Amino acid sequence: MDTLTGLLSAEQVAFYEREGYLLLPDLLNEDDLAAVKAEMNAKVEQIAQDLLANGLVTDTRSDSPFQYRLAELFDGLTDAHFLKFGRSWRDRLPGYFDLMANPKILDAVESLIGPELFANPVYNTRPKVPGVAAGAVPWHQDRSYWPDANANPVITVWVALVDADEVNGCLHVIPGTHKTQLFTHHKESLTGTGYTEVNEEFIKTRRAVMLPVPAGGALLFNDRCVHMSTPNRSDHVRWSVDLRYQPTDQDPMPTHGVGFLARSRIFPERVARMEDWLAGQPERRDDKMTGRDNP
Ligand SMILES: O=C(O)CCC(=O)C(=O)O
Repeated sequence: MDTLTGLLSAEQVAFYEREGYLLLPDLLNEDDLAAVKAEMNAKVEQIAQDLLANGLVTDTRSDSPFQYRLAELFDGLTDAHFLKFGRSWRDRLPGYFDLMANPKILDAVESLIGPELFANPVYNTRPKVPGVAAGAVPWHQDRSYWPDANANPVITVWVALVDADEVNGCLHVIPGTHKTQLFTHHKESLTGTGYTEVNEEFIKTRRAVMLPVPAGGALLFNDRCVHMSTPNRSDHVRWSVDLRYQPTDQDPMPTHGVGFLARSRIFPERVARMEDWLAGQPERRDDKMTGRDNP
């Protein structure tokens, strides 16, 4: 880009371009995370009621803090009990839009790929519960999940909801791998969920870095940056959300879900509102703009 816009300094942009990732340790505050946390708490309540109804728990732990409740609920249960609710969640709910459209996130991404931003349909909430094998994600490039999509670059914004560290299973990345092509991956068989895993020969001589992220911090990385996360060996849940963004002239990847126009200087009137996205529309299209009659 000739002109730098957005939140990041020239040094941060240069670091991202060189290494393929960037840590923003204090990007978001409690207010920024409140709406998305409310969605997560509501889902945890549903899960608690389901476990209770099925006789798997006798106490729904309704007074336990966000960080502990799901860990307490699944303590003593099996991976299969947890996986019934999905290894990660992609619910189309207002709290997720609130986070995905957060101007601080968009400002950071704008610095890297410009101001025409599409929120990619692939986003995941990851409640990494201690002892659940699917919490640990093997080395992979995100692009291995969409090898045929003409979307490049896709930037992941990985947001920590609690402090993510070595013990509860933070991310590790291999710097510089974003400059490679897509490596060959296979489906792993350890977790029962079939994550893609890069063939070892491509990474075994490369140096990895561990990246603890404080709550509210974000890790940005390119979809060819090889990364993984370790098991959760703590007593609490490592909560995170990974969001993705790309320039608007790329494949919107509709087979993966509903993305939306998150920011545009060229077509500001088309930027999606929450109600558009909740209705499954990637951009704003109302009667005034389309000229349709409003019966
Ligand atoms: O959150 C994790 O543990 C893994 C995240 C990941 O692999 C991703 O966001 O692509």
